[in-house]
Amino acid sequence: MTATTSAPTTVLRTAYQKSVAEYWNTNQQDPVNLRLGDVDGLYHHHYGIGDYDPSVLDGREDTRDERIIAELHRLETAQADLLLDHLGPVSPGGRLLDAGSGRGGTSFMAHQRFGCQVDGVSISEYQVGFAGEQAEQRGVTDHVRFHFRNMLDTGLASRSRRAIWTNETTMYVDLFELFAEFSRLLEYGGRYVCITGCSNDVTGLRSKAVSRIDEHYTCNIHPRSEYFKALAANNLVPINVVDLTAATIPYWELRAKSSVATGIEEPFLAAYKEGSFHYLLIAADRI
Ligand code: GPP
Ligand code: MG
Repeated sequence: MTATTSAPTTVLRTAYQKSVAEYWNTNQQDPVNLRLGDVDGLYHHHYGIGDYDPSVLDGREDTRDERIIAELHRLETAQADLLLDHLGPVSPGGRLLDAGSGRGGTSFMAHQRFGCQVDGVSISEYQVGFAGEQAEQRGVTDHVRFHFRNMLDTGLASRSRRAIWTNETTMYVDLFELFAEFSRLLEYGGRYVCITGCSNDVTGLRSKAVSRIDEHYTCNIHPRSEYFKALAANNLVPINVVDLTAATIPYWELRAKSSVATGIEEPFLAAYKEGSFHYLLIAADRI
């Protein structure tokens, strides 16, 4: 069985998708992502979890910012490690999909951990190019490949995936369409893992802080309930739901004290602390 089919002819179908691609194609010199990635060559596009070491704030002033950046990067890598912990066993022959693969950080970590094949898809040609260059530098192009494709219509073969993940990318798409595609791609018993920020149905409709996050990233944060409706509608059965909200707050507090703060730190902290927003990991099996 081949793992890939021909690329769909139109990757960007809607005006909205074009505007999202434009954001990620032009937002290239973002120090919050490049300076963290430069620490060890793993470039992430997601946030961090776990307590930070408060000693990074003390000591020599001239190297303080460097220490903070290394610590933020460590917390982001810890987030990706937690996501991979939830994929379950993956053999070297397994094929994985990183849906919305950014600059490739989580894909490379998955390959390092499992020795398996990973395909990443992104609607940003810039990101696909960046991640592809990283794969070459790492000498893993035979295992880790990045494609300019839409995660709603990947062109990958049906039932070809042992596992799929989305690391903070689901706020850009309709969840019913996305999970229909994942349901098609996963083998029976295959695992889907999602880390996302979602709004809290219990506090009601979108809060001001959540609206500011949407505006900042050109995204549409979904309510928590939408995830479970869309999973259930597509034969994806949750096995684990982990509320990571408390675990991500230290990351945002440290980021707010760094030179690479972007201004979005306060809305994240406000939304998490007021309870209108959660940082959630969901793992589900394809039946
Ligand atoms: C970006 O990470 C993540 C998103 C755009 C999705 C929004 C996530 C939510 C949980 C709502 P990034 O690393 O590119 O962002 P930044 O540049 O701010 O670090
Ligand atoms: Mg970032």
